[in-house]
Formats: sequence, C-alpha cells, structure tokens
Amino acid sequence: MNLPESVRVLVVGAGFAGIAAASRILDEDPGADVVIIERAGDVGGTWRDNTYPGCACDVPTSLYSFSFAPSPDWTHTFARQPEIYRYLRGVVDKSGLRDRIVTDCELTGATWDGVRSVWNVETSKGSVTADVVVAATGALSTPKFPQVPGVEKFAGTMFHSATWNHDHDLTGERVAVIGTGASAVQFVPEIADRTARLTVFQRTPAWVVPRLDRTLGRIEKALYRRFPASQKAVRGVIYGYREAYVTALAHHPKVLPLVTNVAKVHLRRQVKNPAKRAALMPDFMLGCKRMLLSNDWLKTLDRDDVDLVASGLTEITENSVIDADGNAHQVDTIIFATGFTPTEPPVSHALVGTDGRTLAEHWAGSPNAFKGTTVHGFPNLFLMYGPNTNLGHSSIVYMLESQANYVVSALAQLEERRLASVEVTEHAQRQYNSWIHDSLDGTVWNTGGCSSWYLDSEGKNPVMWPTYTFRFRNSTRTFDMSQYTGVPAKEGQQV
Ligand code: N01
Repeated sequence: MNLPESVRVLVVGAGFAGIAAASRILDEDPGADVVIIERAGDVGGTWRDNTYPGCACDVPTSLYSFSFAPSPDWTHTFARQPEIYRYLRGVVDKSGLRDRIVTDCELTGATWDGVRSVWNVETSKGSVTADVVVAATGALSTPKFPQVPGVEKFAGTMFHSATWNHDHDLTGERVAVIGTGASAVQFVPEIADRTARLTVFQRTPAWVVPRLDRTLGRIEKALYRRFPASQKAVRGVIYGYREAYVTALAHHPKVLPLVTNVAKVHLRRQVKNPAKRAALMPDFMLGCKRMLLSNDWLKTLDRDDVDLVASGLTEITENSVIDADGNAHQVDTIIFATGFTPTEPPVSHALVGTDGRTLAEHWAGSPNAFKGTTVHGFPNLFLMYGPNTNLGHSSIVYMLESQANYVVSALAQLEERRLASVEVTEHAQRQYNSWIHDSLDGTVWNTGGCSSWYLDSEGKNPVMWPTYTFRFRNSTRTFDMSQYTGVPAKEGQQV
C-alpha cells in the first residue's frame, strides 16, 4: 500500500513485535485504522535478515510462535530460520495484514506535536501524522561491529553473521570467526567442513547445554491439526517448565550448580583436547550470559582443523588477525558474530518528545520505561520489546503479546475517556524502575560474575525482565490510567 497522510495507529516494523501489535488491535476492532511501515521489502524482522547457515530458534517453537496463530506444520521442536520466516509471512497473509503494510519505508524522524496531539512522522517515503505510534523495531536489528584497530586495511572478505554474504563461497578458505555467542554456535558447525582452516576468536567462553531437538512426525502433526487443543496443551507444559528456570535464575541462583553440571559433562564429552577444554570452561555462573544450546558447537571446536584463540584479538592487518599474544592468523575471510546494539536502538535517536529531546537523549545510554512500553515525555508512544522485557528462559513472543494487549487496552481507554493523548507520569516510571532494579539485584544476570550485553556502561541492567513472565502478562492486561495523565480531545477531534 501507499503511505497515507494520516493514520490512527502507526506501527513501525513488521517483525514478530509489529505483527503481534497490529494483529491484536485488528482482532479487537477489525475496522481500526492501522498501518505498518517496514524499512525492508518484506515482513519478518530478525528472522528475515538472519540467514546464516544453521540459523534456528533456541527457544522451543511451540512457545516461540503466536498463541493466536498456532501452526501444525513445524518440522522440528526448535524451528529453523526459513520456517520461522515462512510462518511470519503466512500469518501476515492469512490475517489480511499484508494490505496494511508499507514496505521499503524507513522511519527517519518522529516529533510529538503537543498542539494537535499527533506524531509528525518522517519516513523514506514521505510524511505521515499518527495519533499513536507503536515502535516495534526490535532490539536485535542493528549488527554490532567491534572497533578493532586496522580493520579497514583488511583486503579479504568481511561480513556480519546477521548480514551473511551468500555470494561468497567459503570452500577451501581460511576463515576467522569473531565471537562465540548464540549466532556463532549455530553457524560454525555448518561451515567447518567447507573451510580449509577455521579460527574462532573467543573473548569469553559460554555455558553450553545440549539442544533437545527432534523432528515432528506425521502423526504428531496430524494430531495438532485435528485436535488443536493438544498443541495448546504442549505449549502450556513447555511454558510451565520454562518458567521454573526463573526460580533458579532470578530467585534462587544457588541451585544453578545443578544445571551447571549438565554443561560440564557436555563439555567433557565433546572436547577431548585439554587446552581447548580449559579455554572453554566459563568462570561465571550459568545463566549470567545467555546459556547456549548446541549439540555440535563444542565438538566442532575440538577438531584439529579448527583453532580456538582465547586470548582475544588486538589488531587486523591486510591479511591477518593478530591475537593478544601477538600471533598473526592469516585469513581470507572474517565473519563477525559480535551481536547487536540492543541498548542503543536507532529508533531512539529518531523519536523527539515533548521537550524537544530525543528518546536516546532522555535515556543517555541507560534505557528505561514504564512496563517496558511507555516513557514520560513521549505521549501516545508504545515501545515493543522495550527496556527490561528480555528473557533468559522463555519466549519473547509471550512478552510481545502481553505488550500488544497493553496497547489494545490503552486504545480502548483513549476512546472511552475521549482523550487525545496519554502520557505516563514521571513518578510512575521512576517507581516502576526502582522496583525493576531492586528485583534484578541478586539475580544471576546482575551478580553472576560476567559482563554481558544485559548490562549498560554504568553496570545497570536495562534489558532483562526480573521475574516470572506471567507477572508481566498480568501487569499489562489492563492499561492503568491512574499512572498516566491524559489530554482531553478537542470538540470534533476523532479519537
Ligand atoms: O551475539 P552475542 P549473537 N572482540 O552478543 C563477542 C539472540 N539470538 O549474535 O561474550 C571480541 O550473544 C562476544 O564476546 P563476550 C540472542 O538473544 C537468538 O550471538 O561479550 N569478541 C560474544 O562472544 C542472543 O543473545 C537466537 O566476551 C567480541 C559475541 O561476540 C542475541 O541474539 C539465535 C567483541 C557476541 O555474542 C545475540 O546473539 C541467535 C569484540 N570487540 C541469536 N564484541 C534464537 O534462537 C563482541 N564480541 C532466538
């Protein structure tokens, strides 16, 4: 569709978050005036962009999918990227959302107009005014490249795992992989047979446990198709046992050594080389960084044609990567598996609030919001996957659906109370965040002895949800107007 001049609700981003928000709004009111703008040519977000070999979900698919769009067609308990991408496209097509999406349309700026109570939004396809903006731009959408001295001199091929260069053949090449996080563990085993020599640069080892993956057979799929309640029941069971993890991660980290033993046995079984095994043993509590799931990562690192460099890297030259011990590793290609910039989302630089400052200026490197969704000084703005909504144990899709409920409830309140705008009070936001940070004290993410992307430069944790996800679901069920100020709509103003 073409970009309209004005819209009631503008959703920015057509990944899991944007699709959840728009679907819930339209489910509640099929006639709602909702438009999604998407910077790329298709929906899917991170599951469209990340196409590296072996890309898969490390959360069970029965939970990492929409509750309102179950699919009996998944082939594995942990779905692969192409299937998840296909699933999202299918949801969009079946729900009719496709007609409400403006693709190749990037938000470049959005300023709150307090006189008219609208967002003046600038995009790569022109301007649009929106009564309400839902920023569903994702936390893991901007690849992070480390500032390694000399990187600009490298004469070979370089790319990030999130923007995989499929035109480049790695066969017979000497390849360096920088980073050993959730992405690297998935693609390194896939490319090791092709490369002549693979050198993996590790800064911090991670705890790795087996991925209990299996294919879903014909009978199971037929059962789900015929009796959808059976799939719902499986989802419920998985949800329940995943929630149990939080008891250990957030409330009783002392029991974590029990799970740590599983990871230690996994490491002992898969890595025979004593030097590699020692280098791969983390020195922090399991869960402090995202626990990795893989059946072949450690085994791959144990191969003789795979080098593990645990001293870190200091420089990149025209044809090599120099490690911290001064050794030069000659390579043809460098793959950065160095993650994303979740605490500096680009959209935060584009949104300008009531006082003329951007969201990024408000946050000053330490994002915070009320219920991870609304921010004082930014009326009628709803963030999806906002601060302190990330999880280490369950599915972010569950959190996104909770936020979508909150948006739906807010829209209903605007209408019922004939309000032009709502804005969370500074007091409510401050109190909420002091609860968040008190609750995070003592959790494994804050005190587990590691440094991770969960912590900002001040050591604060603006990323993780501190407790059970059902508590987030309950707190976002109804829009709590008592924590907001509202501006009444003018005579004749549409709300
Ligand atoms: O990135 P990461 P990722 N020099 O940030 C290293 C999600 N995800 O793309 O640990 C050297 O986990 C860094 O080292 P260290 C998931 O939420 C989900 O793998 O910081 N190394 C680390 O080893 C995940 O958490 C799925 O010391 C540097 C690596 O790069 C998130 O995406 C699948 C460095 C980055 O690891 C990101 O995962 C895949 C430097 N300067 C990913 N800078 C699902 O299945 C960074 N590193 C849902």
